[in-house]
Amino acid sequence: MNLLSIGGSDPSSGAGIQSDVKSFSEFGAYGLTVITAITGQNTSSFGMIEAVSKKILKNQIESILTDFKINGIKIGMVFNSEIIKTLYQQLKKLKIPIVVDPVIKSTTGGALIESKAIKDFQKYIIPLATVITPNKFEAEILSKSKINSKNSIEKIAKIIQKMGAKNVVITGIEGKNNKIIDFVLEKSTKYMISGDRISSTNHGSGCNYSAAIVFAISNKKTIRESVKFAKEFTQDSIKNSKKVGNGIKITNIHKKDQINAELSQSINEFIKIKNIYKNIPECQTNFVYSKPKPKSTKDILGLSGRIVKAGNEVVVAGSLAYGGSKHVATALLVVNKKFPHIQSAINLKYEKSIISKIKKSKFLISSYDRIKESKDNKIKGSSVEWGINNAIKNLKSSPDIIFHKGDFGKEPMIIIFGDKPKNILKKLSKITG
Ligand code: PXL
Repeated sequence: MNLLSIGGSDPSSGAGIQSDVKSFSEFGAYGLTVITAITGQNTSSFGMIEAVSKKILKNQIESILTDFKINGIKIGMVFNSEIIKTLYQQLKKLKIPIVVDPVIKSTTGGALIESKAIKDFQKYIIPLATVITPNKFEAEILSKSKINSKNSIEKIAKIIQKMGAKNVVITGIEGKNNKIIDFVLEKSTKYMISGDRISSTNHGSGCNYSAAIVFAISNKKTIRESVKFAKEFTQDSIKNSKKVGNGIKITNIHKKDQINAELSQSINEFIKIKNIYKNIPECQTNFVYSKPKPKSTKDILGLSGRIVKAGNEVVVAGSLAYGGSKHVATALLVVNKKFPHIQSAINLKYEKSIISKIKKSKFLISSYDRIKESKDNKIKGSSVEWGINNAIKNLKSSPDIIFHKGDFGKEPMIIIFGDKPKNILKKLSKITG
């Protein structure tokens, strides 16, 4: 995936296009840049700004658009009216998702847009936005209204939406109990997404947020999924912020953990397996990967949604999260207790043909019978633990596959276990197709 960041250069690399390239790279996307202005700044103070000429701005955009297929664009600092109008002319005909981060002031006090250019920003840049991500302060400036008891956040978001942005996300609203809320106004729905406040003055969090949104929407995620993803990513970058210079901390994108990277890759490979839709059960599929020595399902990464059947294809709904899976993660937790090297699992539809293939293979297979489960246990809701424990209690080495044939109202199921997600795919290739 190729993502383009159009914005200002920040030599501290905390914000602006340098920060976006770091974020895009973290997502596994290729980051391209078009510079609108050069700033002189560090973590303590903001120095000069020099906007680039219309000529070189146009030439940068043409150079990129004639060579690369761009999946998504983020617009950050635009500084003056000439840049705004040039961008509009160059971008208006594109059918690519555009995220607009309406940056007005830097944390260190620099004015990132001339006040006389705000009108043109409203007229030309806001209508380009698939999503616009103002913080509370920026939303108030763009709407020329204060958020207070008379003017709700929704009212302010509607004013901005009327200017032409398809979706409006107002970030950083103080909620109760130390929560920070993002308000989302889509075309015909509105909602809030809440997260913990992480108190740290930092440089870069706004850029991280909008960079994450452009990645997610370009990846065909819904607005709600994209906002959740961006919130999590930004919180993480603030938690990990680092004092690199002498002034405020710079948000820090720590490398996506290995567990996440490996599972993401295997899920991407899984959904591309030919005819795999035939192996997806009614209750859909989850694919999980655990940290070493998991204490609970919170240490196990899984999809907050599922891998779901869509006609003859399968698609990923939701995103990866620790604690994202309940059933498959619980099954893995039980197996891992006895066989600690088993850290990954996937559930598939029970098919007699697969079972007979498995029986002919060298895989260690075990099963349990849900009909034998006591009523008390069923009521307690610990069927998975009970079943898996039953299936492994006499095993001397770790199972490759555990299945059960279902019960009244319970779908039969196969779970494949392995040390790593990629080894699960290997096992899978021997028993399907
Ligand atoms: O975070 C907003 C931002 C965007 N772009 C540039 C910046 C800043 C904040 O300092 O310098 C170039």
